[in-house]
Amino acid sequence: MRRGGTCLYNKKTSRTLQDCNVLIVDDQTASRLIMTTLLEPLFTCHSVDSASKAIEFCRETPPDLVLMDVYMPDMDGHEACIILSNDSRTEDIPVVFVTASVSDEEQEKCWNAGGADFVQKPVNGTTLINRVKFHLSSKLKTDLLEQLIYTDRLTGCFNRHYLEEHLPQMVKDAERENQALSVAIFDADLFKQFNDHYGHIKGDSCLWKIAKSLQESLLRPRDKLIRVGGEEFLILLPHTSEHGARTVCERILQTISHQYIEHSASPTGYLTVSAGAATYHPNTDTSIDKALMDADKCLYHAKANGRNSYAF
Ligand code: GH3
Ligand code: MG
Ligand code: MG
Ligand code: MG
Repeated sequence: MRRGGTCLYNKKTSRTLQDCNVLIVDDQTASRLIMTTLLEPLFTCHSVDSASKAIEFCRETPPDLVLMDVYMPDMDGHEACIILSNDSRTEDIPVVFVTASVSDEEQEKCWNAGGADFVQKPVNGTTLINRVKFHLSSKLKTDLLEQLIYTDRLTGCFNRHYLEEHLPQMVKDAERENQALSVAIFDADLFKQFNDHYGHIKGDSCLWKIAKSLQESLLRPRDKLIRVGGEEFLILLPHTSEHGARTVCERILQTISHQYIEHSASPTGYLTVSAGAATYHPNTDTSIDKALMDADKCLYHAKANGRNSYAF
């Protein structure tokens, strides 16, 4: 949930170069130390001594840039770069190779692996700093653009455009890994009456609180929250069976009702949500579209059954 300040409409989100994280990957302690000393005053630096540690680091906490040595005992930098470029969790991280050999053949390998640039060893401090600054600036612009395209301004969660662009890949991942993908649609109960009674500003603030509760209830980085309509939110839960999805739905309903947001027209006196959920099992004769339609039908049942509940 991205939100700065205390005002509902104060959400200046852009990051600066000082907020950026750089990962230095080199098996030589001296090389890591030189680069860290040069860059640490300007950015937050992390360093690891092997390609496999770099991949693990990037998957867990994606940095804004990787400075990658080429020759390392466990795996060479090119191979690591190819792995990062082919993983949706790490594909957007620019990799700058830092290498002693800059023959045509070597350069070709760096570009072919998906590298953004390379810097020659022994590193020249000014060159390194300015190359890093250049790539981080362009990464920040790309990130901001993605944020503007893919997120909803009011709640900070993903929007419908994100869903359309990313759902096909999530389905492909589920098929490749042969793992269930669960979906659940949440809809605020009697929200028209909330707006009518408390006004649209309070309504907006309430939607922001709902989104926050939803986001905080999603515990895995691969879970996604999307605002699909005015007071409707979709959650996508990869690697999650019906049993797991039920647990998430229960947790969310409870978190939201325990926020005790006053709602005079609600039978409980507080704001509640209803949900409909379904599970897509890949490599069967069903589809993600069918799961989404089923979830929508279930939402209708939850509403018909008195709201403040979910149906599967
Ligand atoms: P139900 O329990 O059956 O879902 O009833 P409901 O009143 O929530 O459903 P309905 O679809 O009739 O009304 C949804 C309301 O959500 C209509 C609109 O006032 C409100 N809404 C939609 N988008 C926004 C928004 O961005 N801000 C605010 N404040 N209200 C919104
Ligand atoms: Mg080396
Ligand atoms: Mg609705
Ligand atoms: Mg509603």
